[in-house]
This record gives sequence, structure tokens and C-alpha cells, in this order.
Amino acid sequence: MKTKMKSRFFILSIILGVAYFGYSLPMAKADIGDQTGSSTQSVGVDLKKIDSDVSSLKVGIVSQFVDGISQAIESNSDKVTPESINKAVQLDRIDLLKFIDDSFSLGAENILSQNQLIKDGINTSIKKIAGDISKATKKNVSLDSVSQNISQSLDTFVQTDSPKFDALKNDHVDLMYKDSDGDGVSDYDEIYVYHTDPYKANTAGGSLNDGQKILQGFNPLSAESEKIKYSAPEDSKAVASSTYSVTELSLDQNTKALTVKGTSLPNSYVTLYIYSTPIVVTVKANALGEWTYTLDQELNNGDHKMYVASVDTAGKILARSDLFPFVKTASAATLGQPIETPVNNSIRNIVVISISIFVILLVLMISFIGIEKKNKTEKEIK
Ligand SMILES: [Ca+2]
Ligand SMILES: [Ca+2]
Repeated sequence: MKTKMKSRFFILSIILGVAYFGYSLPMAKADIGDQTGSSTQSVGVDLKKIDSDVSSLKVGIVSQFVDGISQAIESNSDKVTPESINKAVQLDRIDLLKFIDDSFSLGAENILSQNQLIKDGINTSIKKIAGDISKATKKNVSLDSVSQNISQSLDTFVQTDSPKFDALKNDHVDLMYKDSDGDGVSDYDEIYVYHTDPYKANTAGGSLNDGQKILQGFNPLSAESEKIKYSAPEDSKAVASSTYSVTELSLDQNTKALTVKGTSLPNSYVTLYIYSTPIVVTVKANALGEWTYTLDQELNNGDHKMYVASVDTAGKILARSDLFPFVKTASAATLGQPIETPVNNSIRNIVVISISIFVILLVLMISFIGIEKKNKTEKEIK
């Protein structure tokens, strides 16, 4: 009896071992994709964080300036009406707002490197406005505290975001904004995604340059018109949902053409997969990481779904969005909530392994009872 039990446990452990090994093998492969996805995800997140810091800095500076001037006008309007003071400062105020707009439109890198020039420009404008108010009220009005507060906000931004920006530069994110050979593919994508030559517009030869080939679905590493064999996005676990997404759908009422908008890394190419009619197209995102695509064929009415992904020359998905379902009717296209795919690996692992153990134990128990019964009957017959 004891030997029988031992051999049964031996068989059980072999079955469990084989089941676990079989399951963990595809998971290990998936991790490679996950790593690529998460590094792309963090670059996207860091870039967005710096962008949002830049916009809140701008909002903060404008409101400090508007509040400061309103206060100065209010507290000095005992003899002159606020309207006439307002009129006196109008032109200089417009100039300052334009200067702030221009300085901030160039983005974080410009603010970090031109910080002193921006501060000086703002201070000079505010001094001029203080002069306007002094003239109108015939009082000596100073706006130095407004200037100081604005300078302080800019300094705080530089202190907190400069290290973040340097870290991104270390990750070569600045290469996303460079296209040394002017073929439409950023130096970053040439080096890290397609392995094409960043200094040669037409890496492999042929009539199309690297960017034209990628847009038309051809392998830029081949001189021939070799189509990229796109792998299925649902099989890829390299999800980078905060970088790759679909944000907007619209249907032109006249042409019935569907336009899709979404996000990706700046100046990079994304491939859109639209099901169930499989449509696979590649588009390029702008410097803000926004892309737009208008379908040249009319889509059937009904339920559809789509993914957006960054794909290499072998058709492998390096990073992708969640699954975006949408409904198209004769008059509208409605985007649904993104569906996270696949479900969390670790939870799925636990569920699958627990179920396997339960099933195997059940089968063994049934066969054990069966053998015991058989032994009993055999004994009884004897
Ligand atoms: Ca290039
Ligand atoms: Ca090139």
C-alpha cells in the first residue's frame, strides 16, 4: 500500500511539473516584449509629465502677472478710474502675454536653457507696466514683488525638471526630435526601432526613402518592395497603454469617411490595426506624439475594434495600446472604453495553476477510489 501511495505522488509531481513548465515557457518569452513596452511607456509618461509641468508653469506665471496688475490697479485707483489705468497698460500687457506665449511654445528644453533670458524679458515688461500705472496714477507704483514671484516659479521649474529632462536626454529622447538625413524617420527610430542608417535617407537603396517605405508598409532594410509581415497585436503582451492610445473617432457626414486620432511617441510611426475587416496602415505622429488617419474605404456598420502599435521591420510589435472597441453606424462612430488585454499575467498564472492542481487531484482521487473499490471487490471474491 505505502509503495502504491509513493508512486502515485511521484506521478502527480511529474504531471504538475510538466504542466507548470509548459505554461511558464510562453510567459518567459512574453517578458521580452513586456520590457520593451515598459521602457517605451516610461519615456512617454516622463515626456508627458514635463509637458504638463510646462503648461502649469505657464498658467501660474500668467495668473501671477494678471492678479498682480489687477491689485496694483485697484489699490491705486482712488483718483483715476481703473478703466483709464487699464487702457494705459494695455499695449505693454499684450506684449508681455505674447512674450510668455512665444517663450513657452518652444517647450521645456527652451525654458531650461533660456531661463535667464525669459526672466529678464518678463522683468523688463513688468517694469514697463509699472511705469504705465505710475504715469496714469501720478504715483510711484512698483510691481517688483510680481517679478520676484514669477522669477521664483521659473527657478523652481528649472530645479525640479532639469534633472528629469537630463535623464530623458540620457535615454536619447532628444533623438526623437532629430532627423539628420531628412527621410522622415527620427534618429531615435532609425537607431532603436528600425536599425536603419540615421545619416542615409535611403538605407537599402531603391526608389523610396526609409520613411516612405515604412509608411507604405515596406521593410526599409530591403531594396526590393518587401512587405512587412505584421504580427497580430492580440498576441503581443508589450502593452504601453499610457503612450499608445486612440483618443477620438469621427465620421464625415458627407463622405462617410472615418477619421481616427490618437497618441504615440513624438515623431514616430504607428501601425493601426482595424478589425474585423482587417485594415493595417501606418501613420506618423507629430512632434507632440499625436497622429490622425482618415480611412479611404467605407467601413461596414456594426462593432469593430482596433489597436495601435509600434512595429519593427520584422513585423514584431515593440509596444502597443489596449484594445479599443468602437461602433460605426450610418451617421456616427462611437469609441468605447479601452479593454486591457491580456488580463494580468500573475493573476492568470495563479488561477490557471490552481485549476490545474484541482483537476489533477480530482482525477487522482477518483482513480484512487476506483482502485480501492476494485481491491475490495477482489478480496471479497477471494
Ligand atoms: Ca532620418
Ligand atoms: Ca535613414
